[in-house]
Amino acid sequence: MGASARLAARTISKTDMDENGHRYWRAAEPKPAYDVIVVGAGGHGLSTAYYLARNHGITDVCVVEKGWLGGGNMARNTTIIRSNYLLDESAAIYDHSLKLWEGLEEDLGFDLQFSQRGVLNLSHSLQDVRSSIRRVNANRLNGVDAEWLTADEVKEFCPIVNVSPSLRYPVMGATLQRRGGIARHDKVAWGYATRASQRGVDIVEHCEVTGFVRGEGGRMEGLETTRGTIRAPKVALVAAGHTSVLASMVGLRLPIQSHPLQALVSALFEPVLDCVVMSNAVHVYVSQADKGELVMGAGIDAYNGYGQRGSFHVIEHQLAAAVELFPIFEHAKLLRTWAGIVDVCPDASPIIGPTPIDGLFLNCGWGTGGFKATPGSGWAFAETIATGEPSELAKPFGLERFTTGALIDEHGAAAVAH
Ligand code: FAD
Ligand code: PYC
Repeated sequence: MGASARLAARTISKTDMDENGHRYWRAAEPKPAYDVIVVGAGGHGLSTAYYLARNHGITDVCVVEKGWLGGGNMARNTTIIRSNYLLDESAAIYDHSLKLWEGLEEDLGFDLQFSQRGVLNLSHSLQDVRSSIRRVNANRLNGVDAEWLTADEVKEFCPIVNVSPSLRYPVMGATLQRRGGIARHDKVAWGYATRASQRGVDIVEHCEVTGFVRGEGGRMEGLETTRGTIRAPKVALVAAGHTSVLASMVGLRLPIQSHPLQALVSALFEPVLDCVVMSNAVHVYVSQADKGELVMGAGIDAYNGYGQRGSFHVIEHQLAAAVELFPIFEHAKLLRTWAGIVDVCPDASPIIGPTPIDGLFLNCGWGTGGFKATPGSGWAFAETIATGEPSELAKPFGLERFTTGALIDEHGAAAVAH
């Protein structure tokens, strides 16, 4: 179909305009056939589509989304970006991602409010201190910037942290990654969507995948959706907390558990915090948005579930921890709480790669930490889909590691409690 016929087949609404007045479109209806279908218009699905087009010239791509673009975990995360992971395989993909973040505003031509304000990970016990210093050393060996701060240096870097030794869990020091920080998640989603769309990618919202079309030998031939059948020889599942549900439709059982993960924002607060502070041990982390809200998250809800509301007792503990660590927050007012559904693998590392089903690719299991990986994940996954072989960055994260036993056990670097 020629470009003008494709355009005519689509409904363009007035809102489909980026901030520079460039028109782009989300397809109202999918075409019957594409080269690649990406399932999930979250950060990872959209970045995958963008890099398929940008890096590999594959533009006949359809991104199908059951809700609206960027309305899943992408809209619900607390936007912390860092690459200070312990293991070599993780450091490689997360630092590649951070390097992409460092040039992303220029690449996409969008202001993403990317701010490298530094990320502190607090230590509260001798074991915490030892494993954190080990991580600093491992990071440096991998070329990832990392520093160890004593409790006094923590106080100097972030004066509102309570470093009193009489705390229930006293602050004994912290790791600092100065290149870490935050970005504005909705702008990231729209930046990728706009640029992918301008290169020819169709993004179809309110289009839920309900089944798979299989060909000879079981190979992928397309999808059944609430908007009809869409055909493609390659299907890429990037549906965060829901990928295991989709995979089970083709008999693929994934080692993934879905949990709610909660966060909250305060009402506008005076500017008091210019870095990110995280504490795995007391289950709280916080940054302050440019407008002034305190953005805080907790550990995951322990039960499996799909309720995007979360449970009250988790928030209660999170706030108790926050006030203990930051006494000034006693004056903050809670504005809004929510949850997203995160997909956690037993080794707390993602799954990226081909599957035993010809033409079916997976990118999931990013758990509590996939926002920071958005550029790197899309980059590595696009290469994997384009070539049919796992890219160098993706290779260690294949599904087969759960049978070979070559797990990438990143719990040491988990930023929020699993
Ligand atoms: P999503 O945005 O969830 O995209 C998946 C999409 O698939 C959804 O839009 C969904 O509607 C769609 N989908 C599902 N089923 C179907 C179907 N059948 N058909 C069609 N579409 C379907 N990470 C960090 O690095 N830093 C953080 O600070 C951070 N904080 C977090 C805080 C919270 C409260 C939460 C919930 C997560 C946080 N994360 C963080 C994790 C991060 O948000 C996720 O790992 C990441 O967003 C997952 O990738 P995604 O953006 O593609 O997922
Ligand atoms: O992985 O850095 C992280 C993170 C912070 C909050 C949730 N995940």
